[in-house]
Amino acid sequence: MRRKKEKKKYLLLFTTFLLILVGCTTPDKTEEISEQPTDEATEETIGESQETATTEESISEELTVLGEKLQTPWSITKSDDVFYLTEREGTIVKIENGEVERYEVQLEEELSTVAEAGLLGFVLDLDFEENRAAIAYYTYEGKTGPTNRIVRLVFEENTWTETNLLLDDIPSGDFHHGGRLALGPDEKLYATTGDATVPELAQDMDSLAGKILRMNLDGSIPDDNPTSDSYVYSSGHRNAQGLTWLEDGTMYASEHGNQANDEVNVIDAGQNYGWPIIEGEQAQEGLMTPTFTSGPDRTWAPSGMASYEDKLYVAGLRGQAIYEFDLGIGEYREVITDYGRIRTIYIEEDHLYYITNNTDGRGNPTDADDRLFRIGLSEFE
Ligand SMILES: [Ca+2]
Repeated sequence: MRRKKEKKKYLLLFTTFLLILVGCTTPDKTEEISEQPTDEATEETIGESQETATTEESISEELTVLGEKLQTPWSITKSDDVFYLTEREGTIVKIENGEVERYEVQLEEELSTVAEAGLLGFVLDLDFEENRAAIAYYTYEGKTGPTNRIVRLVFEENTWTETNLLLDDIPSGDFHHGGRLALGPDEKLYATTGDATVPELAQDMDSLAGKILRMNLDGSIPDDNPTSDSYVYSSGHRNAQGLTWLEDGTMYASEHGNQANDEVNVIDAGQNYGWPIIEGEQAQEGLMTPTFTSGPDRTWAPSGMASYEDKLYVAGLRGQAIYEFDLGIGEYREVITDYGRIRTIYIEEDHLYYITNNTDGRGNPTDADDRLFRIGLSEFE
């Protein structure tokens, strides 16, 4: 107990020191950086990151800032020791040894700027080391309004470029774009889509809205999808933004409820998760009720998620926390607070990585926001 308190005290001191350091040495250049060519922006950030890394070694395994001054980061991927994060306004950040480099993404369509939209989900190709390819999900200004598409990107000459369209015309409205991409243990691509603010679409099996989709990495429909010739893997989702699998292959998704009633569901092929017929704790035959729900009086606003052994970790935007769901005892708790809005989580071996989302227009960013953090999972024991 005392050790925990001591740790907290040091953490507070460290955070204060970091804020002073950042405040003294670096004016707020967020706006400028976004206008500058990548290389100049990189130099600005490298200095800060190195100082950060040096300072942090004194508290070692506890909590480390791996990158800062990120601009509405949305997803985390990692290849060896290199992180690739999408930023919603259409850039991809590479973070290696505390150095932050920002790259342009050349897309075929103009990115949508409506709330919650932009360059969202991102996964590296299975052969990324050889082909420098990835798959991304983004919202663009379509003929009928905001629309989402899933594309293949290739990194060449310091630019990510859209080379192939995998799936187009995923409905989007002014909100609820879905957007999470993940590679399943079956090496298929899974994508969450939102209801595009038209709840009925989540129950329409001919619509790609309000679903979890499953596809081959070339964009074709797998032969073993629950409905033949359909991308739909599960239906009745309002706005799912988190996907993860346990080691035994059990799939989970997190989902934003309508004013509270946020959900964490086990995802089974072909099942209907109820929206808008039921939500939260409600039950009806033929529809799935979540494993965990925030209930009608509480909001997590859950986005990305990851798992470790029999625990799920979910990022909370409005909840401003990381939630740990213990599947063994069926309870959950907050394990990270005090860093503002959290967008997503990545777990590798015994470390958890997370990005904040205080620059997304709904938070109170500090000069250092947004940030990529690393913490040892043993800290939650
Ligand atoms: Ca539901």
